[in-house]
Amino acid sequence: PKPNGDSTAMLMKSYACQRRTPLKHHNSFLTEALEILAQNADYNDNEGRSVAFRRAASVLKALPRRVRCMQDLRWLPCLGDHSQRVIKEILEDGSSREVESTRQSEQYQAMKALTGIFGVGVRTADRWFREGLRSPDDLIRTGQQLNREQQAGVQYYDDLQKPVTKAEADVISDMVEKAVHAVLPGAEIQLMGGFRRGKEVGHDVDFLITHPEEGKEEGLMPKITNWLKEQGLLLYQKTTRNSYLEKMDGPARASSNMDRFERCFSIFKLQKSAASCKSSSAASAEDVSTGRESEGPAEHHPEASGWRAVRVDLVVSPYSQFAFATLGWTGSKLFERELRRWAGQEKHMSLSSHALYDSKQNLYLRAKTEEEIFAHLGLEFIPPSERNA
Ligand code: DCP
Ligand code: MG
Repeated sequence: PKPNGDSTAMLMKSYACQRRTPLKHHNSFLTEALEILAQNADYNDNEGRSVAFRRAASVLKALPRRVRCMQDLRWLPCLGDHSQRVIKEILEDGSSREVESTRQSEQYQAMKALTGIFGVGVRTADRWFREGLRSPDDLIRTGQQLNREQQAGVQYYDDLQKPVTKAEADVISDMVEKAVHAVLPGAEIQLMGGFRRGKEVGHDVDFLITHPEEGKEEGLMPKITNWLKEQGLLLYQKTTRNSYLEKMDGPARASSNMDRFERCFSIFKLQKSAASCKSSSAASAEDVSTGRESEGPAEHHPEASGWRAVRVDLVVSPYSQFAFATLGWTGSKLFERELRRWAGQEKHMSLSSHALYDSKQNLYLRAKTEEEIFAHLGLEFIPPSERNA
């Protein structure tokens, strides 16, 4: 008979969507290191390497106890040679030289600072890095050409770097709910992304909006953003139209993981109310109580003003696609990726945030709930709080 540790390892399923991954786990000392290497691989446009490190980290997140020695890893899936080397070094020496030198490297730090700007992806950041730029300040100093999104990203950089708390997300939820119900009574709003998975902080707040009468949701986004603008609650927004057409986009486009919903990338102006500034300084609380008006955004000094900027993503889904949109927008990113890989490789199906297509039967599988989608995929239902892969 195998000892206990081994039997857990032997039962570890190889797709993240087959496993339960809680938010809090026992191996952050290893997963954080592996995720630095994954991040660095992303910065070098090496997707395969990045996914390999992320899958390895994810397996360790699903373990019921702390890894003590390499023996504990026997039978575990998804641990490649490179990941094992890194883990071994950390177990033996307390840290990995490769991870530490990556963390300290000029390229890693600059790419982190530059891709941390809203509207800046790896390609742009890499071009800037090769031109000698290292930080948002360098962009301003050298007068780089920035698009509207990036300008907002630089302008609100300090605020957008600060994690959004659940309390702040709840205040934003109330604002979004008010806006949506003002322009379309009966619409339904759901908090998505990391907060739906139980995270206490996030880099943004994600919402999915729908209406039980199909069609009512059409053209909804501009109405919502106009309402928010009139209230002075929006610092920036860019809306993209819904471009999804079932017959054309469903199976043919399954390889693309970008969905095609009507979507708004925005930056909200959040007043530091009593609920959201429990932990902030007395000075900023004072600003609120004296009703002092905030300065113009060009001079926005986060610590001194009575408000902060928060990234918010709004997505509108037709009711018939709502279950797919919910599943697709809950994450984590690796969990989503693994769901699509499972669907394709194991079930000959293609899953998107709009639909599930069965290539063997040549038909779309309908679903009203996430549970039904897991069932179509032959997977045990995993609740959002255990999708932290
Ligand atoms: N998503 C995805 N693929 C993308 C973008 C988003 O699968 N390219 C899905 C999964 C994410 C959700 O949308 O969980 C929201 O994206 P975020 O980037 O906001 O990720 P999280 O909300 O999970 O994390 P954070 O706390 O950093 O916001
Ligand atoms: Mg999010």
